[in-house]
Amino acid sequence: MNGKNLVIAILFSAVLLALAFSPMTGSQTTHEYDPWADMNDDGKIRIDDVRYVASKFGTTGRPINKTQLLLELNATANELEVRTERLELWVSTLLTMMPRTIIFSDNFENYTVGEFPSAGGWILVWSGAGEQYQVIVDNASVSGTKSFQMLGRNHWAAAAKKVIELKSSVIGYEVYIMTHEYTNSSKGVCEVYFFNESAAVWGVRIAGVMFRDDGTIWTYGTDTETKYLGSYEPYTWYKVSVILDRDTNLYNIWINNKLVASSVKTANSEIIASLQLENGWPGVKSYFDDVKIFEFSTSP
Ligand SMILES: [Ca+2]
Repeated sequence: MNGKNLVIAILFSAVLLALAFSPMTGSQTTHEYDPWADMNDDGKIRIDDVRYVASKFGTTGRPINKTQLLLELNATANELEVRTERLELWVSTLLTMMPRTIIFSDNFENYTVGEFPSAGGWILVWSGAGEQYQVIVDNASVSGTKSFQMLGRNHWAAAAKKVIELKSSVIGYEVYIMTHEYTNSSKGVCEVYFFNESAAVWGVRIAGVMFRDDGTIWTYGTDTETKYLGSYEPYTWYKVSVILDRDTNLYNIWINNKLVASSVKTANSEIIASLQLENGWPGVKSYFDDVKIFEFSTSP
């Protein structure tokens, strides 16, 4: 029994039932086209279709359990979905195992407390709550004793960028992030993303991650698909890792080494000019430590 005949077998009784009941109800409503009832695939449901079904009449045969069949089809679809997820996980794990070249890293240890880390190549893009807040501190750290603190204010974010020069099409970044207690506004507390400052009035953001002011973590960026990535606790460090394929504008995200999203759609990868750390409007302090930017060799 081929697929078409199987469908015909399933729908046969439904077609007859519909015919049997329609004169009784006397319904005048316009029916929607149902491709499953179009037995000869001519785009119309007509008597030809019924004739075609009728031509399949037989006097012997093995009836099928239609409920069982639908359950089996559903189980197969679920199994395929699970396999696809597993495959995505394998591919992303392989990605993390590929040898990478770190093109920039900063543990914020080689600065004086209270200074902006410009000596390491960071540039202040927006001053947020004031330059005095965008500084190296020693009250929070992942590595050593220091990290980079940032604080925005309402309608004026704090942001710092590191200009980069990329050679590879597969690139990534890693940043440890910690925030103070969130205040449950709808805004982002802090964000990290690849950036091009001059391509738009407030810049273009690529392959980003946002910690929102309600304890949730999301994908982030200009023309970037919005996806929920998980939740976070204040005063806790989170390792955020991103790998971006610039040829396809798709990126994978790990939080604390666990893959939380794969093949997220972003845009504008070809114009990446920097990595940016940002603290937004809620006015909730955040800390950054152990920033790494890396590339994967895509040639043998
Ligand atoms: Ca440090």
